[in-house]
Amino acid sequence: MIDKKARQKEDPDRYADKHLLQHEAVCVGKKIGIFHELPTGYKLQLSSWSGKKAVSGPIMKQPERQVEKLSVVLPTYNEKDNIAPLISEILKHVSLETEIIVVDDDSPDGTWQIVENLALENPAIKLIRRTDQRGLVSALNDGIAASTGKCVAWMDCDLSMPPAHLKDLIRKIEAGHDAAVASRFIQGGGVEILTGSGDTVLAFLLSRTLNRFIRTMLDSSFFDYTSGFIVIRKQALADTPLKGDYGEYFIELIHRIKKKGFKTVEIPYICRARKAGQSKTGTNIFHYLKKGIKYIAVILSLKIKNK
Ligand SMILES: Nc1nc2c(ncn2[C@@H]2O[C@H](COP(=O)(O)OP(=O)(O)O)[C@@H](O)[C@H]2O)c(=O)[nH]1
Ligand SMILES: [Mg+2]
Repeated sequence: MIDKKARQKEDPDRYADKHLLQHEAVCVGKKIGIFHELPTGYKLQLSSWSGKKAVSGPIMKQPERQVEKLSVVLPTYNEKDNIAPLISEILKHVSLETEIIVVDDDSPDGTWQIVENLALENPAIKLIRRTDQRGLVSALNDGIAASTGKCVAWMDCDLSMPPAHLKDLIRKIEAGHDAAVASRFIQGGGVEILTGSGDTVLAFLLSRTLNRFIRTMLDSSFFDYTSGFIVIRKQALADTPLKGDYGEYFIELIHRIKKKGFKTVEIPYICRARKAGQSKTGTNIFHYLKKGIKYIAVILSLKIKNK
């Protein structure tokens, strides 16, 4: 292990930029281990949920690559109470040039009208209102196709994914990663559970189990295959549209870019509970299982093809 002082001397700027992090993880009140991140790579040590397994990444210094413009794609369906505060939070937290592309499927609650008004006041906000098409993945693809930045981000618009993390995700891209993902399942990450929200607990447990399964089937060095909160260089997307109908597209995306040798990294975040509007994934076990079948089909097909 390199001595802390020697590292500081060797690279004072990066060190000052708090690239040495240590997270004491709490995941719904339960300690799951310690995540160490070093300026020269990463070390992840799990204490409870993966049988005290340590996974180490390559120890190499990444080149700094400036992100000049970020395009944030926001897919919305009935998010009228969430979209304006979300956009304002994003603009508050991202200091570099930012364009916001909201792709709304003609939401009956009038989300698109709110965005249309915001766009009149701020040219950085763009609205794609789709009246003939519906679906999360096609909305993301349309937003990405319309984006002009070399780097694109996307996230849920239910205020569950704090925009403050965009800064850290961008920093990871500038440090040399091709994709930076906010993760619920690494040390320091988790899901906010409110009292009386049985469906959130169920969704969290199913999601955690699914992700453990994906890790055993695909690449165990990645933890949140269903995150949906990402900053990625367009180069890594390689003009290939995201595939699928719903959250399973993320599994395929991560698998694909890792196989192609692009550098991925996860940072921890706590997924907040939705306070307004309704989850489009579902609110009961039948909804989750219906969506889950498609996820399993994608995992098995990636495993069989192994490409
Ligand atoms: N444009 C568009 N956005 C969608 C659609 N379905 C879901 N979304 C958006 O996708 C994001 C994820 O949905 P969400 O309800 O938060 O799913 P959950 O996090 O699994 O409960 C939110 O921003 C939704 O508004 C759709 O059919 N079209
Ligand atoms: Mg959500």
